Parts: sequence; C-alpha cells; structure tokens
Amino acid sequence: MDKPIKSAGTSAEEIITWAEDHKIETCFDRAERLKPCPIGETGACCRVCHMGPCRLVGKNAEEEAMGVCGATLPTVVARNFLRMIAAGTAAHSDHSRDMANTLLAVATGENKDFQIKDVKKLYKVAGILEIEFEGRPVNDVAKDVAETFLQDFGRQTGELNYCKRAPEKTQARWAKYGIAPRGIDREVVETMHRTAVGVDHEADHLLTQGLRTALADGWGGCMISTDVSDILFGTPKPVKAEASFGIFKEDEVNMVVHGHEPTLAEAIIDVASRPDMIEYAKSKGAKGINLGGMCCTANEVLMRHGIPTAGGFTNQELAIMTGLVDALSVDVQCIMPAITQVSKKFHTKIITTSHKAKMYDAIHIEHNENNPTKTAEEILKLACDNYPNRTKEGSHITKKETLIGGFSDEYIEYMLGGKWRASYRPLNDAIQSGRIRGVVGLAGCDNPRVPATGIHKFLVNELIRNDVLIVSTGCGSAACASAGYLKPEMALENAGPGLREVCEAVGIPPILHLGSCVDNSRILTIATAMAKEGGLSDEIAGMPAVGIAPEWMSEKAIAIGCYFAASGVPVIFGGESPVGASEEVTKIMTEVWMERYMGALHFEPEPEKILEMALNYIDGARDRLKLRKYEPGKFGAERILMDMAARREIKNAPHAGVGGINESEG
Ligand code: XCC
Repeated sequence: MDKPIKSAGTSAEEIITWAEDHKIETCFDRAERLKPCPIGETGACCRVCHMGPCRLVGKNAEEEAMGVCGATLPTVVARNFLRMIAAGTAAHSDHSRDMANTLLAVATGENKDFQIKDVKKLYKVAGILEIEFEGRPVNDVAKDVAETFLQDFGRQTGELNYCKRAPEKTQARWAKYGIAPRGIDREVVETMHRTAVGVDHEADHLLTQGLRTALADGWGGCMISTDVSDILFGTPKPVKAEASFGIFKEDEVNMVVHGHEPTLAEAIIDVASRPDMIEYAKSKGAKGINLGGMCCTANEVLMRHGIPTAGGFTNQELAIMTGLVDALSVDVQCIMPAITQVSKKFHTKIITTSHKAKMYDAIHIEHNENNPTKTAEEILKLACDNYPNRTKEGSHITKKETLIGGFSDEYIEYMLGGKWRASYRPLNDAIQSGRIRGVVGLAGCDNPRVPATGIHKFLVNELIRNDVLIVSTGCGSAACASAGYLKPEMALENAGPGLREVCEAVGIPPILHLGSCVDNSRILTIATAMAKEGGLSDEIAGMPAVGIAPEWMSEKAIAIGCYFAASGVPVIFGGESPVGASEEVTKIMTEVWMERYMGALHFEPEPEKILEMALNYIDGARDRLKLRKYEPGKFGAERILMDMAARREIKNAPHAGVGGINESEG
C-alpha cells in the first residue's frame, strides 16, 4: 500500500522522506505522534483559574456540565474562543505598533536608514485620517500619520479611525450591535478581563466582545500595518519571483528571513546588494549572496522586491534539511522552536532578532530599530562566515516554481480600470454578468495535521474551475506558489472559461497574491471598493464572496476569520471546530452572526464540503442580489475550444483533467 503523503508539495514530500530515512524528526512526525486532546480541541477544557482545570464532558454536557465555579459549557467554550481572538489580535497589532513607531522614527529623523518610499500612499492615508498634507513637508505629514495611528492603540473612547473606511451600511451594523472597536489595546485588555474567572458568562455577550476585538485587528492592527509598510517600503506592484526549495543556490551564501515583520528584512535586502558585502561573501568562497524568505516576512519582501520564498509554515524545518541554508534570521510569529534542534544537525545558524523573542540554542543579534543597517550587516557577515562550513550533509533537493505576486488593492484597481479611470467597475460587471461567479479570499496557514498545502491546492483548482476569482494571502499564497498556481499560464489553463476570459482581457491571473497575513486588510479594502462601486451589494455583507482558511492553526487566523465575519463575509475554516463542544456557541457563530452581520464562522474538516458550502454561499448571494444565474461554461468556452483545437487537444472536454490536485511542482 502506498504510504499516505504528508505534504502536497512534491519537493517538501521528498525532503520529508529523506528526513525519515535519516531519522530526523519533523512537525509531521510529531503531529502523528501527538494526537490532539479531544477535550481541549473542542473548547471544553477550562483553565482560567486554579480550581481546575475543569473538563466539561459527559452526557448532556451542554445543559448539565459545570466547572467548580459553576461555569457552563457555553461559557467555557466561548471564553476559550475569545482568548484566541485576543491573542491573534495582539500578535498582528503589536507588529503593527512597531511599524507605526518605525514610521515615526523615520519622520523625526531618529531612523536615518529608511525613507518614505511611497509619498502618494502617505497622502492617501493622510486624506483618510483627515490630516492636511498639501504644501507640507513629507516628514511632517508622516509624523502626524504615525502619531494618529499610535493613538488608535491606546484610544479609550470613540472608534478606531479606520472604521470610517468601511461602507456606511457596514458601519451602521457595527453601531447597531455595539461592535465598533474603540482602541486596539483596549479591546484586547477588555477581552482578557471579561474571560477571567467570574466575569462575563453569557456566550452571546462574550462573543459580541470577541467580534469587537477582531474588528480592532482587521480595521486597526492589520490595516495600519499594511499601510505603514506600503508608505515606508513601497506599495506592491506585480512582480515575478520563485518559490520552493529550488530558490537556494549551491554556490552562493543562502540567507533566509523568516517571521512576519518587513523592517529588518528590508535592511538585509539593501545591505546584501552592496558591493562591499558581495566582496565579503566572495572572500569566503561564495559567488554572491542569495536571499530567500519564509512565512510572512517572505510575503512582505516577495511582494515588494520579488525575493523568492522557500514556502510557508510547514516548510521551515525542511528548508534547513536541504543543507543549503547558511543563516536563517527570525523576527516574530510562526517560528517553530524545533528549528534550532534541526539546525544542530546541519551547519545552519539560527539568529533571533527581536527583543520580544528568544530561542534556546539560537544566536541573538538584536534588531536595532533606529539603525537596522548595522544589524543587517552583522547578520549577513555571520551568514557569509558560515558558508565555508557547508558540508555535503542535507537532502539538497532543489526544485522551484515561478510565480507572479505583488497584487496590492491599489494595483488591482489600476489594472482593472487603467491609469486614468482606475476602478472596480470591470470586476463588478464581470460578477454581475456571471463571467465571474464570485470571489474567495483564501488565507491562513498550512498544517502538518493534514497533507500540508493539499487542501489549499484542491480548493484552488476547484474554485477557479468554477469561475471563482481567488485573492490569497499568507501561507495560503505560499502553498499556491509552490504548487505552481501563481504562474498565470498554469492557473489560466485550469480556470473556468468565464473567469479566464476576464483575466485575459484585464491581464491578471485568476489567483491574486495579495501579500502577508496582515494584508488580509487589503481584502477588506477591495470589498469596500466593490460595495462603493455599485451594482452588487452596497455594503460588504451580501457580496458573492467567501473567506476560507482550510488549514489554519494559529490564533491569528481565528482573529482574521472573525473580523471577516463581523464585516459581513461568511467564513469557512478547515479542521475540527474549537467551539465544537457547545451547540449554543456554534449556533451563535453560524446562525445568529448570519442574521446580524450576514457573516458567519464555520468549521468543516471535509474539503469537498468546504467547496460546496462556499459555492452555495456565493450562489445564494447572487440570488439575493438578483444577479444573472451563474451558468457554467456560458462565457468564453468557444474561444477556449478554439485555442485547444489549435493545440490539438480538442479531443478532451474543456475541463477534462482539471479536477484533481495538480502535482506538477518542479
Ligand atoms: Fe503563520 Fe503568516 Fe499562519 Fe502562515 S498563515 S502559519 S499565521 S505565517 Ni497567517
């Protein structure tokens, strides 16, 4: 019998097999060995005080089970879920705070290593924040923008500045149900307070605060981070890059930047191209310096510079096992502690750089936020010094895919409408006519508990085949890239004829890589622009759009799922439900949220069911909006048939052979 695959990335799978042969443990082995605790997995374990932990299980647990204090199952499940939202919001938003502080330091001249790269974006943001910008020095405007953003973290009353970016009707729903966020830190703190022992016990009341916190993440932390990154380092434009382990070079110093923040990585990019640093690498016997990324720092630098990505979360140990990584610097989030253990078997140096994050057995070179160049020099020298220590040890498996990334919301608008009439009109028209059935935001992690990246691949294939346009972020994008689906030709071949026709006319691929996890905020911006354009829904709710995170694992993904639900988007997560123990909580998140916000959060482990639910939501929204019924194959099929005839492939039907997971990596 064939052994089940652990990763759907073919070269990842080859390295996993190599690791098994060499008795090196990976997250895939640990996922197999450590079965999830069934009580904690569904949210039924309460450990908010030391009378417990209390496990609320047994027959009729929903009605009868209680903790020592009397907390019922819905209370416990809701509280646990809220703490995930708070942690996810804190992670994105603390990153965001650092970005705002960097902008302030650049504006005041404290940080001389960076400049404002995108003045147009700065002015756009200043306009939204009602900050005067015309005729003022750029750095003065930047200072006001940074300080206004920083106020949103500690704001005590009113609403976050960016709430007003949402369509008016969306804001009205938030006001009606009391979920417009006040300050980012305030919502996180209040959530932690309310979920402490003996405070808030009503599941619906708790979950409402959960949504308020999540909105502080989406329309606060994430959106601020995206905007500041664009202002400082440039708003992304389409860029060609490469993905998977083949990005490493045998004859150059391979330096990998891993984590989530773009700041130090930007300095590393600058320093790595300096002639003196290249000479230094040559003095160690290498031909040059080759940069690569991992997880969301990878997405940040891929979007703006075309730096290649070695992949998402489940690829980090495997990258080291190629034996080709001379140094891997990490900042914050999604960094497996296991990488330092793996690195001991190879020559790779792991470098921690944030004052917030240290690891056993790593070298710590602290990122000097006002002088990142100096830190970057130190790290790159260490990588070069380590190049001569490279041995034959390692899998040396190096296959890669090309991709196009860099689709900021600004660029999508520009591509759709052109320089003089940038607008979302063509996209709305294509959805109205049924050429495009709907839009899916595909986000979230890759996960070793399923064939990693495999559910992403399945859904991507099926959705584009069904004329659904995909916008992707985070490790979802890395999964698509490593599978070759971010190569426009490959995706276009698999796309349904209506979607293909639109993409070819406009010149965009059917899967648009929007960036890192904080760049999910770009999806909120796109949805808002679509609502304002007219012809579909006049709020985010009710659009033929769905969010999917099929392999999520991080608390950050939960915060993202909730801010989409609260903004009016039905969201489907893969895997077992972390609120599955309570019917009441599940019902609130699916039915009650749907009634109030026209958004919901479902958990569904079966990929086929995720697909079915997503298409049902899209078709249901089309019906409610009285749009033309979607008919598969109605548009563009004739031209595609002609194309295929020209390529002597007419013997197959237009979609033949497209349905399964395409394994053509490499
Ligand atoms: Fe982390 Fe952003 Fe998840 Fe990937 S997708 S594993 S959170 S890196 Ni956000």
